[in-house]
Amino acid sequence: GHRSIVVWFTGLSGSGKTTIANALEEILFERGYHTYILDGDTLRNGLNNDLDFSKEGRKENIRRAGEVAKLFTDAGIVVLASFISPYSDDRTWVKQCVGEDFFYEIYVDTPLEVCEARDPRGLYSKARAGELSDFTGISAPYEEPVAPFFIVKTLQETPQEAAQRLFKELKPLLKN
Ligand code: GGZ
Repeated sequence: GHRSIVVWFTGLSGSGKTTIANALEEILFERGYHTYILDGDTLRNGLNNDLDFSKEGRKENIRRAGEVAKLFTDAGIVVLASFISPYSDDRTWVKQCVGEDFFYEIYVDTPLEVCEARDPRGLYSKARAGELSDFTGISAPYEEPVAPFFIVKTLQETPQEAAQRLFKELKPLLKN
Protein backbone atom coordinates (compact mmCIF):
# COMPACT_ATOMS: atom_id res chain seq x y z
CA GLY A 1 0.00 0.00 0.00
CA HIS A 2 0.92 3.66 -0.15
CA ARG A 3 -0.01 6.90 1.57
CA SER A 4 -2.82 8.84 -0.05
CA ILE A 5 -2.30 12.52 -0.65
CA VAL A 6 -3.81 15.34 -2.67
CA VAL A 7 -1.61 16.77 -5.41
CA TRP A 8 -3.26 20.10 -6.15
CA PHE A 9 -2.42 21.81 -9.47
CA THR A 10 -3.21 25.53 -9.64
CA GLY A 11 -2.63 27.91 -12.55
CA LEU A 12 -4.31 29.83 -15.32
CA SER A 13 -6.66 28.35 -17.91
CA GLY A 14 -4.46 26.79 -20.59
CA SER A 15 -1.40 26.69 -18.32
CA GLY A 16 -1.04 22.91 -18.66
CA LYS A 17 -2.44 21.67 -15.33
CA THR A 18 -4.52 18.87 -16.81
CA THR A 19 -1.76 17.70 -19.18
CA ILE A 20 0.80 17.45 -16.37
CA ALA A 21 -1.70 15.75 -14.05
CA ASN A 22 -2.40 13.17 -16.78
CA ALA A 23 1.34 12.59 -17.32
CA LEU A 24 1.82 12.11 -13.57
CA GLU A 25 -1.12 9.72 -13.43
CA GLU A 26 0.51 7.57 -16.10
CA ILE A 27 3.75 7.38 -14.09
CA LEU A 28 1.90 6.51 -10.89
CA PHE A 29 -0.32 3.93 -12.61
CA GLU A 30 2.71 2.10 -14.05
CA ARG A 31 4.10 1.80 -10.54
CA GLY A 32 0.89 0.43 -9.04
CA TYR A 33 -0.44 3.52 -7.26
CA HIS A 34 -4.18 4.04 -7.09
CA THR A 35 -5.03 7.47 -8.46
CA TYR A 36 -8.00 9.60 -9.35
CA ILE A 37 -8.06 12.76 -11.47
CA LEU A 38 -10.33 15.56 -10.26
CA ASP A 39 -10.63 18.29 -12.84
CA GLY A 40 -12.40 21.66 -12.76
CA ASP A 41 -13.74 21.23 -16.24
CA THR A 42 -15.19 17.79 -15.44
CA LEU A 43 -16.68 18.76 -12.08
CA ARG A 44 -18.24 21.86 -13.56
CA ASN A 45 -20.06 19.67 -16.10
CA GLY A 46 -21.60 17.55 -13.34
CA LEU A 47 -21.51 17.95 -9.56
CA ASN A 48 -20.77 21.67 -9.83
CA ASN A 49 -22.89 22.62 -12.84
CA ASP A 50 -24.91 25.03 -10.69
CA LEU A 51 -21.87 27.27 -10.07
CA ASP A 52 -20.63 30.35 -11.93
CA PHE A 53 -17.17 31.97 -12.04
CA SER A 54 -17.85 34.70 -9.49
CA LYS A 55 -15.66 34.74 -6.37
CA GLU A 56 -18.45 32.98 -4.48
CA GLY A 57 -19.05 30.44 -7.25
CA ARG A 58 -15.35 29.57 -7.36
CA LYS A 59 -15.19 29.35 -3.58
CA GLU A 60 -18.01 26.78 -3.54
CA ASN A 61 -16.46 24.93 -6.50
CA ILE A 62 -13.18 24.60 -4.62
CA ARG A 63 -14.88 23.74 -1.33
CA ARG A 64 -16.74 20.82 -2.95
CA ALA A 65 -13.59 19.75 -4.81
CA GLY A 66 -11.73 19.73 -1.48
CA GLU A 67 -14.41 17.65 0.22
CA VAL A 68 -14.44 15.17 -2.67
CA ALA A 69 -10.63 14.99 -2.63
CA LYS A 70 -10.79 14.18 1.09
CA LEU A 71 -13.27 11.35 0.46
CA PHE A 72 -10.91 9.83 -2.10
CA THR A 73 -7.89 10.03 0.18
CA ASP A 74 -9.98 8.37 2.91
CA ALA A 75 -10.48 5.56 0.37
CA GLY A 76 -6.69 5.26 -0.03
CA ILE A 77 -6.44 6.94 -3.39
CA VAL A 78 -3.88 9.51 -4.58
CA VAL A 79 -5.86 12.49 -5.87
CA LEU A 80 -4.55 14.62 -8.73
CA ALA A 81 -6.66 17.77 -8.68
CA SER A 82 -6.54 20.47 -11.39
CA PHE A 83 -8.43 23.65 -10.69
CA ILE A 84 -7.53 27.21 -11.55
CA SER A 85 -8.30 27.90 -7.86
CA PRO A 86 -7.23 31.55 -8.21
CA TYR A 87 -7.88 32.61 -4.63
CA SER A 88 -5.29 31.86 -1.95
CA ASP A 89 -7.89 31.60 0.79
CA ASP A 90 -9.79 28.90 -1.13
CA ARG A 91 -6.59 26.88 -1.57
CA THR A 92 -5.80 27.31 2.12
CA TRP A 93 -9.29 26.04 2.90
CA VAL A 94 -8.62 22.84 0.95
CA LYS A 95 -5.31 22.41 2.75
CA GLN A 96 -7.11 22.56 6.10
CA CYS A 97 -9.91 20.28 4.82
CA VAL A 98 -7.64 17.45 3.68
CA GLY A 99 -5.00 18.11 6.34
CA GLU A 100 -1.72 19.99 5.90
CA ASP A 101 0.33 16.80 5.73
CA PHE A 102 -1.75 15.49 2.86
CA PHE A 103 -1.88 18.60 0.67
CA TYR A 104 0.78 19.37 -1.96
CA GLU A 105 0.31 22.53 -3.98
CA ILE A 106 1.80 22.54 -7.48
CA TYR A 107 2.00 25.90 -9.22
CA VAL A 108 1.81 25.55 -13.00
CA ASP A 109 3.48 28.85 -13.73
CA THR A 110 2.80 29.68 -17.36
CA PRO A 111 2.72 33.38 -18.28
CA LEU A 112 -0.67 34.81 -19.23
CA GLU A 113 0.65 35.79 -22.68
CA VAL A 114 1.58 32.17 -23.37
CA CYS A 115 -1.79 30.80 -22.18
CA GLU A 116 -3.54 33.42 -24.24
CA ALA A 117 -1.47 32.62 -27.34
CA ARG A 118 -2.24 28.90 -26.97
CA ASP A 119 -5.93 29.55 -26.31
CA PRO A 120 -6.86 25.89 -26.94
CA ARG A 121 -10.58 26.47 -26.55
CA GLY A 122 -10.83 30.05 -27.78
CA LEU A 123 -11.89 31.23 -24.32
CA TYR A 124 -9.30 34.02 -24.04
CA SER A 125 -10.40 35.57 -27.30
CA LYS A 126 -14.02 35.39 -26.13
CA ALA A 127 -13.04 37.01 -22.84
CA ARG A 128 -11.13 39.77 -24.68
CA ALA A 129 -14.21 40.34 -26.86
CA GLY A 130 -16.32 40.70 -23.73
CA GLU A 131 -18.33 37.54 -24.48
CA LEU A 132 -17.12 35.80 -21.31
CA SER A 133 -17.17 37.64 -18.00
CA ASP A 134 -15.04 37.00 -14.91
CA PHE A 135 -12.32 35.32 -16.95
CA THR A 136 -9.19 34.54 -14.93
CA GLY A 137 -6.24 36.68 -16.00
CA ILE A 138 -8.42 38.99 -18.12
CA SER A 139 -11.31 40.17 -15.98
CA ALA A 140 -10.81 38.17 -12.80
CA PRO A 141 -7.72 37.84 -10.59
CA TYR A 142 -5.21 35.04 -10.16
CA GLU A 143 -3.39 35.06 -6.83
CA GLU A 144 -0.04 33.31 -7.19
CA PRO A 145 0.87 30.68 -4.59
CA VAL A 146 3.32 32.14 -2.07
CA ALA A 147 5.06 28.92 -1.06
CA PRO A 148 4.05 26.10 -3.39
CA PHE A 149 5.49 22.61 -2.85
CA PHE A 150 6.56 22.52 -6.50
CA ILE A 151 6.68 24.89 -9.46
CA VAL A 152 6.42 23.97 -13.12
CA LYS A 153 7.73 26.44 -15.67
CA THR A 154 6.07 25.00 -18.73
CA LEU A 155 8.32 27.00 -21.07
CA GLN A 156 11.38 25.22 -19.69
CA GLU A 157 10.31 21.59 -19.72
CA THR A 158 7.79 19.26 -21.33
CA PRO A 159 4.77 18.00 -19.37
CA GLN A 160 6.45 14.56 -19.22
CA GLU A 161 9.67 16.03 -17.82
CA ALA A 162 7.74 18.04 -15.26
CA ALA A 163 5.74 14.97 -14.23
CA GLN A 164 8.95 12.90 -13.85
CA ARG A 165 10.58 15.59 -11.74
CA LEU A 166 7.43 15.91 -9.63
CA PHE A 167 7.19 12.15 -9.15
CA LYS A 168 10.74 12.11 -7.71
CA GLU A 169 9.67 14.68 -5.11
CA LEU A 170 6.43 12.91 -4.27
CA LYS A 171 7.80 9.36 -4.10
CA PRO A 172 9.14 9.54 -0.52
CA LEU A 173 5.89 11.18 0.62
CA LEU A 174 3.85 8.30 -0.77
CA LYS A 175 5.63 5.77 1.46
CA ASN A 176 3.69 4.55 4.48
C1 GGZ B 1 -11.89 30.84 -15.91
C2 GGZ B 1 -13.26 29.54 -17.22
C3 GGZ B 1 -14.19 30.58 -17.24
C4 GGZ B 1 -13.91 31.79 -16.55
C5 GGZ B 1 -15.00 28.94 -18.42
N1 GGZ B 1 -12.75 31.86 -15.88
O1 GGZ B 1 -9.03 25.86 -19.40
P1 GGZ B 1 -10.39 25.26 -19.41
O2 GGZ B 1 -11.50 26.37 -19.64
O3 GGZ B 1 -10.65 24.07 -20.23
O4 GGZ B 1 -10.77 25.00 -17.95
C6 GGZ B 1 -11.24 26.20 -17.35
C7 GGZ B 1 -12.36 25.85 -16.47
C8 GGZ B 1 -12.02 26.43 -15.08
O5 GGZ B 1 -12.71 25.77 -14.11
P2 GGZ B 1 -12.12 25.65 -12.62
O6 GGZ B 1 -13.15 24.88 -11.87
O7 GGZ B 1 -10.76 25.10 -12.66
O8 GGZ B 1 -12.06 27.18 -12.13
S1 GGZ B 1 -11.98 27.71 -10.64
O9 GGZ B 1 -10.99 26.88 -9.91
O10 GGZ B 1 -11.54 29.11 -10.73
O11 GGZ B 1 -13.31 27.60 -10.03
C9 GGZ B 1 -11.78 27.09 -18.47
C10 GGZ B 1 -13.27 27.18 -18.20
O12 GGZ B 1 -13.54 26.45 -16.98
N2 GGZ B 1 -13.79 28.52 -17.96
N3 GGZ B 1 -15.28 30.19 -17.99
N4 GGZ B 1 -14.76 32.82 -16.54
N5 GGZ B 1 -12.10 29.66 -16.56
